[in-house]
Amino acid sequence: MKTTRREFIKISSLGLGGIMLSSPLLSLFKDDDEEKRNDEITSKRYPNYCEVCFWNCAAWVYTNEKGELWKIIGHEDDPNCNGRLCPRGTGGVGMYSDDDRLKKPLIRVEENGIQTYREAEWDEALDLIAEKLSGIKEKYGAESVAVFNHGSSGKHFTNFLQAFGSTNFAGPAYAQCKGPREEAFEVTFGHALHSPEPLDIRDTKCLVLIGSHLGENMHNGQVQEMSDAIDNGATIITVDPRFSTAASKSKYWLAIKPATDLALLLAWINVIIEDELYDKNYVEKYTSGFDLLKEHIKSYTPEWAYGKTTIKPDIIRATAKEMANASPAVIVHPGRHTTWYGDDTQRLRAVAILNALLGSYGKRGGIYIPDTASVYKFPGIPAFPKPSWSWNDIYPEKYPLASLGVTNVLVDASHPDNTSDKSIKAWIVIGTNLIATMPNIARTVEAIQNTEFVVVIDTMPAEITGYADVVLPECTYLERYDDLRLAQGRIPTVALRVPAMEPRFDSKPAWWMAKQLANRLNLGDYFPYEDYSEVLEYQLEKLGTSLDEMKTKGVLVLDRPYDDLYYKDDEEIEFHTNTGKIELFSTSLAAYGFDGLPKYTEHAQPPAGFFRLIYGRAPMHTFSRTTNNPNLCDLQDENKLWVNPKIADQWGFTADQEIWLQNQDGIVSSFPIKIRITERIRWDSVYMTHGFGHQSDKLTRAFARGLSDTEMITKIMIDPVNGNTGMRGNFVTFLTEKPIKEEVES
Ligand code: MGD
Ligand code: SF4
Repeated sequence: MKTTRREFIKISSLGLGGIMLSSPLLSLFKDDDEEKRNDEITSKRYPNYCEVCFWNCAAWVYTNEKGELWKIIGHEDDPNCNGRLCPRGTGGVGMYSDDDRLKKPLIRVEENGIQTYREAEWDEALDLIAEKLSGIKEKYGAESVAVFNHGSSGKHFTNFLQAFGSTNFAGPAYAQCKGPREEAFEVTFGHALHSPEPLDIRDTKCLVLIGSHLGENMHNGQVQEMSDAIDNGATIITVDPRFSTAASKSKYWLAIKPATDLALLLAWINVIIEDELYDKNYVEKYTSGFDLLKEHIKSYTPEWAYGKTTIKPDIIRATAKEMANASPAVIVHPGRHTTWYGDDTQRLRAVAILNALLGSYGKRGGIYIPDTASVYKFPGIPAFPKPSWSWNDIYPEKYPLASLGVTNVLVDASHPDNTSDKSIKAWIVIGTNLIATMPNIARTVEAIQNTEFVVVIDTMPAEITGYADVVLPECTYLERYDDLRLAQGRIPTVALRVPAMEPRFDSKPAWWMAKQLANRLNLGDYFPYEDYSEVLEYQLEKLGTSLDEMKTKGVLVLDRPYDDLYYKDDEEIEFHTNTGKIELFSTSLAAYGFDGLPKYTEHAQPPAGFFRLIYGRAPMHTFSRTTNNPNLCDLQDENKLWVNPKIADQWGFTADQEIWLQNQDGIVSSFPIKIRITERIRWDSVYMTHGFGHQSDKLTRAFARGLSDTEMITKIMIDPVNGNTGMRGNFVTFLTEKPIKEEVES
């Protein structure tokens, strides 16, 4: 194999089925009441909020009489979980107990021409990072250092970066996930949705899920509310090429031809306008651009959409009527992982427009107006210096409506083919496994090879750690303080995280690492505390409570100061858009030369012998972060490839047969995947869950189990509005024999 400057080190060289589709949605949650009844008097409990996914449910962490970690249960006062954690949250104990965890700081060294890591003490590792970062700052400017972050602890390093003089930070939660819907709602309603999405599912009469597989995509509170809505007789309409768990609960399952969702959305808009099913009062009072929309939508008839989507015109009409009958208690769900085909902001604009026409925004059973708690900044922290450039200056002509850092822009600015005079020379990566997360792995690796220094802060020997110059082991969320969780919701709440356990091995919290590094770089003023509990103490006192009190309460439920959860009938509202109205025609998009109204774009369909690769979530796992978790592995330890029986028959496949995949660019999967033959997937597509097929053999349970969807995603369709990476235009074919990979001479 050809060696590169920064060889991927499998940290091993250190010397060191999921739920049945027919299950009731709520059976996935643990009965915590039963657990509570069994609590032993000798146990202790500590408040925390779950870090297994970004729903961040508040929880109680219990230790037993020996002080060992015992169990985690949902916090009874938390609206994100209502006292119940999902299986992943309960399995969070496995993040603590996993013996594969990173144990000590590691420094890349070369021994006898072979790159490896050696263990180091914290002082040595931090001194080295400080020295390298200062050198890079001196040579290229502070702005040439970037942070890639995801999860609660990333904040400590984005603060560090800003103190250092750079604002080049970005997380995959934007450009590989929610970006399109955030920008679409921002330009339409003047407000992005944020997380948890303010959807009034519990009171809705009609929920439309278009590419959103609630139930498998286990966002706790939302799944619970959907279950309640179903019990209350709400109509569920699911649009998915796959018969998902949600589809099995739906009155209508629309098995759409992939890549044509925008055609369906436009046809729904057409029916709702042409048949005068929209909320006339609401549209007249609150929206602008209706006449332009009406004219624009004329040709997008259900008959036209049938040719694109394979969904019959009478079904398109019937489902549009269902929505209108429920109006305003109807939600066209905006989804979460929305980066599909590169025209995603326009697709999500169509979603936003539909919600507006149905009058659901600001209404009970539709989209409510959320409230969020705020806290005081710890006193004495100086203002951050102003950098001379930021991520949005790298390619100023591109992505004008990106409101957050774009990960792939930072990758491009690190890559040898970067055309900008601004470039990134060092990476600090915290809480994100970029190799499993960013599409086009080869490009990410090329960018890494072209940087001068890479630090990775993780809890696990994930793939990204193998590309670092220095690896820092972070302790898990069960072993550290972190910022208060200030989740938006119907009522503002504050949740506290305190350590229930001492950090295992030689791991440390990120706040401590950031402070230690800052001290070494004369930036200590930005971290004016000895322990992070001082920050929490200060902020909680300002909220009228204290750290001690919150240790016994866990969650603070605040009053909503105004009665403004929903708009009142005929209330005057000024929206934060250019026109002060809900913009059916977007003046912001038009001002930047984009379509002010969504237009249908044709996307390539798979060539003969190939199938569109679609991917999603498993209820037991979150991305690649949980697939080595000992508890969650027991529930699901590999992914399978869903193949339609017609195709299985053509290829002569049998159930559980192992095959390899090859994509349209000739990329062959590193590992095989077992086949699941099922009518629940269209014949032109295959499906797998994301997060499997790990390459790092130090992840002893997850290594080579299943197949990585990311490995197959080499074609990226960039959304010109915000630079987000459309990932669903990749096609795969099947290899029934183990492929022989060409060895390249080193
Ligand atoms: P993970 O792959 O789970 O998700 O992308 P990522 O955030 O990169 O990697 C998380 C990393 O954080 C792991 O290495 C884990 O060990 C580490 N970690 C966990 N807890 C801690 C902690 O407390 N501290 C530190 N320092 N590290 C921790 C998610 C992103 O992926 C998102 S949001 C979406 S929606 C996209 N989904 C997606 C997909 O479905 N398919 C494909 N192919 N790519 C995708 N990319 C995106
Ligand atoms: Fe944790 Fe599940 Fe809540 Fe996510 S939904 S924060 S994994 S309990």
